[in-house]
Amino acid sequence: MNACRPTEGTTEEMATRHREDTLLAPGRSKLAPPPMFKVVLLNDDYTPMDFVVHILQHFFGKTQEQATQIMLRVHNEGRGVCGLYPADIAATKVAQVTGYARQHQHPLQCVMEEN
Ligand code: TYC
Repeated sequence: MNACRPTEGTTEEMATRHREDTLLAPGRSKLAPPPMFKVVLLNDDYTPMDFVVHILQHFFGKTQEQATQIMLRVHNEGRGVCGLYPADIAATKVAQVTGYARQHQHPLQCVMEEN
């Protein structure tokens, strides 16, 4: 079993270091932290402001005040960060937001980018 992400070393070293009976020093992780991705909303001229605020509350756990601030940043600056997540969670958020916006016939764009 090799479900880990080595930061250094050859395959032979890994086979030695990853024996099931090898104890790690307490509190020292052998895993590098996962790459993280920003989920970003992009501005457009058609999606209603209320709808964007709702998206930020429902899919990103923002309060009404936080959601309004982020929506206004997107509206005024062209883009805004909704959150920072591991790749699979970020991709799921992008798909959920995009699907929900299309169901409601809004052109809202949501993308992910490596931090
Ligand atoms: N610009 C839109 C409007 O004036 C509002 C908007 C905000 C759209 C954020 C998209 O990601 C967005 N209705």
